[in-house]
Amino acid sequence: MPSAHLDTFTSEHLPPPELWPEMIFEGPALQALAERQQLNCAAELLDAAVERGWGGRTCVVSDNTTWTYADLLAHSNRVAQVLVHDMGLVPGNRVLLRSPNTPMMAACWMGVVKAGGVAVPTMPLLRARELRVILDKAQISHALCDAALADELLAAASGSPLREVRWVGEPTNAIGGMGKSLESAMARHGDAFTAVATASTDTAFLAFTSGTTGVPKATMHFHRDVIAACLCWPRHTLRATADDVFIGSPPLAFTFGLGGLLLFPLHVGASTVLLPQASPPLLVEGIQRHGATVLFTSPTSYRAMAARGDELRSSRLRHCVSAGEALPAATRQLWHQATGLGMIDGIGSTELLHIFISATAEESVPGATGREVPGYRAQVVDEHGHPLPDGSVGSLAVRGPTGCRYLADERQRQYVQKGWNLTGDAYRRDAQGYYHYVSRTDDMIVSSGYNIGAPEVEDALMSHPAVAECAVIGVADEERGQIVKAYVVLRAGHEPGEATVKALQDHVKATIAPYKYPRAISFLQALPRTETGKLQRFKLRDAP
Ligand code: 3UK
Repeated sequence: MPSAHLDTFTSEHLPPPELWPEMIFEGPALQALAERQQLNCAAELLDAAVERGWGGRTCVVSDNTTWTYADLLAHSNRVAQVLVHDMGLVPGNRVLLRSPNTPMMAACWMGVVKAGGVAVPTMPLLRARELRVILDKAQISHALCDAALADELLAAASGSPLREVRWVGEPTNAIGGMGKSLESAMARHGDAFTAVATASTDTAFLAFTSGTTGVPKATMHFHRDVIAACLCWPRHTLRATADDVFIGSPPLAFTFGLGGLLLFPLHVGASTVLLPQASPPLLVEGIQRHGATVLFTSPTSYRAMAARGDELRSSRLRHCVSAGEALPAATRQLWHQATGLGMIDGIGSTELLHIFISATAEESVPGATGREVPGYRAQVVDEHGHPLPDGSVGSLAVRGPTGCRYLADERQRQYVQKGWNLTGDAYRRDAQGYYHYVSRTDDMIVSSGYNIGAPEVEDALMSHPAVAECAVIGVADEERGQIVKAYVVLRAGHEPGEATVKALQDHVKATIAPYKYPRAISFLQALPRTETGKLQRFKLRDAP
């Protein structure tokens, strides 16, 4: 099956084949997928849903909108026509999407992909500088942008490859003369559009990842990868059904959110609540108002929401998914005490699209992420890539039906070695096959020759009632090489000071091996985090 991309930029910027991870397609569903030559994942998720008779089912919901599957399809088809007929989109062109999570953002993603474009969703908070890097790196010619977020895109656009923009919502003054509305263009088209017959290995979207440091990398995901992700973790671990109502905080520009709040609900005929703002209090309200049953958010957000756990006891919530960062056993326990609900922890990455190690709430082991998700294989390896025996700490290596392909980036050689994806995480596997997160491979603290994983100390600190949030790093020390230092955000009603420092140190010594206790403790009002909620440890290294 030849590529449908007339603009061949993405295929020209794939990593060389010898640097690709080795893909595996295990089981009948993934084998059948691997054999498909032609596949448009948006048509597979949306047109197929309507053909299956789900057209009248509720699909996408926000505080002021309820769309059925037929409505989302019609909106997506109009977006596709605006792109092709008004904006001159050619299959393979990259289309920047810039919006908070809304039904229109969902229609734009589906419309771009149906039209054979390559969607490039971006985080709403990005500034002109960061947008410019993305426009240049992905050679982006088209954009669909929320009018409220126009300023930074306009500031990034001049001199960039961007040629055509349509705005969603009321244009502001800043847009001035170049203001063309997406909605008014959509109204001029009919609501039918036949999806471009892309090859299953054509790129459907690019996901940018900066990790916690460094120059952003663009990961390339094929139409096939999107469906492969739907067939693994959601089917085997989450096990949601058409009656479920999904909700959560991660942006659709983060693959955790794209999967959890768009691809996976559509794949099973469920509905999804898209909240443009999803701080913990707004999430609690959203869960109640919309009768949400499946929740996707970060460990930090669970900790904050636990304070209002009582209100959630009477909600319909039944699946609580945590990812993005290690889930401390203390947070799992706090959530259970507050709400009576269990949690599904899962490690995923932008490179692998979604979750590859996880466990259902029933099969979870506190402190462990879980077991290999069916479809994926994992191992813990030493610095030469050789598998280590159970119980030893090493680097996590993964492979499956999705995997890392960076767009024109030398760092492909770091992430993929000997056909395995190396996530950059230190893990230990136990005899039952559960994977225990230790730290990022570069975050290991070595103090007086002892290896200490920061998350373990954080977990111990968080089980103390005075601690709202905390982060642990290693700081240079003449005598010990490094010492453990903790940054702590206190709960209301607790005062920083010598007595609190001593109480927290004693608590850690009584909870885990005493040599791991934080010899230094500083108090902060808040921890530095990325837009996806990840702790920025490197910023703490420069903090007082
Ligand atoms: C860390 C975790 C321990 C880990 C993501 C679910 O987080 C996602 O993608 P990113 O590319 O970051 C990947 C890195 O984040 N991590 C994520 N989840 C966990 N560490 N326990 C966890 N449960 O360092 C990993 O290498 O931002 C998560 C689905 C899709 C995603 N993109």
